[in-house]
Amino acid sequence: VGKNTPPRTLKARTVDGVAQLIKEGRAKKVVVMTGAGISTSAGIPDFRSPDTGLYANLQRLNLPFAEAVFDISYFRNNPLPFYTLAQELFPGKYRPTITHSFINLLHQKGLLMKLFTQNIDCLEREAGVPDDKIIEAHGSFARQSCIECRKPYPRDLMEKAIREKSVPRCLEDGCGGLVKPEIVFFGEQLPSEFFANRHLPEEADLCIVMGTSLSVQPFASLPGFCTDSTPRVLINQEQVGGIGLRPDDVLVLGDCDEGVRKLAGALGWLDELEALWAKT
Ligand code: CNA
Repeated sequence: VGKNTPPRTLKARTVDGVAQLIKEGRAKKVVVMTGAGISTSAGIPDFRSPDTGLYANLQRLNLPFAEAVFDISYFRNNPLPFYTLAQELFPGKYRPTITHSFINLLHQKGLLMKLFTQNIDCLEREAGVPDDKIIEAHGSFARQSCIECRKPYPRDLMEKAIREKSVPRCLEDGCGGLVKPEIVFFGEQLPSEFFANRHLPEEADLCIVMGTSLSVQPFASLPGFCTDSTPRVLINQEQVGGIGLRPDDVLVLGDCDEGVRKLAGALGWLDELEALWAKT
């Protein structure tokens, strides 16, 4: 099986081929998998893009290695770099992109089975995708708790700490542990709902992967759980994760907002999509 093998499920390995599959009602259980690349046009830097990514701009935090800022062992000893960065990533100041609205449109059309996101910016919720359709595989800023006793920490105090770039401590008597937003750090377990839902790609009839380098496990293995006959569409700046190797893989390389507009156009949904996005 190579990139020149003819497709089995699609009529053509193109955006039009994918649109046709949806229009014919042959894709009703769509899984979407996303990463930081769908939020860069909202103004939030991703991790790994050269020059603009966070990892390329962390010199000021004096880290031993870039990932340390999200490493739980490093955080225990030195939480300040994370809190310096948290101010930039904290939800509330960014607007969802048209790519987020496209996921909401899939939901409104009754086609979205599940969205698996690695993002912690909560923009898919802000775009209107309901909670029960979203698996936040790496957690989010929606809750915060003590890393020792797990006691929840008040939201307003967390917002204050992040504004002031200070490090919040657990309020429980005798604990005083470090408090952190419930985003998953390297070295931490993913939320149980990730494991409870990761069989879903196998049941899907279409998979759309957008804005991710697919370099963080176990998330990166999700597209591989789709069956061979399930078309997988990659809308991303670069080819990643072996998508493109199966006969029904479709590559839409470039900016994801542009790719999503192209797909919406082929579906005849473009005006609807733009109107939905305008309301966010
Ligand atoms: P990553 O490793 O930084 O990869 C981003 C991918 O998106 C790369 O392949 C880029 O080429 C691509 N990309 C960037 N901009 C665009 C664009 N406009 N159009 C199309 N493609 C684009 O990020 P991943 O999400 O794969 O890595 C996983 C980490 C990043 C997760 O743990 C996230 O929590 C974390 N992260 C999240 C956010 C956020 O919530 N917005 C921001 C930064 C990092």
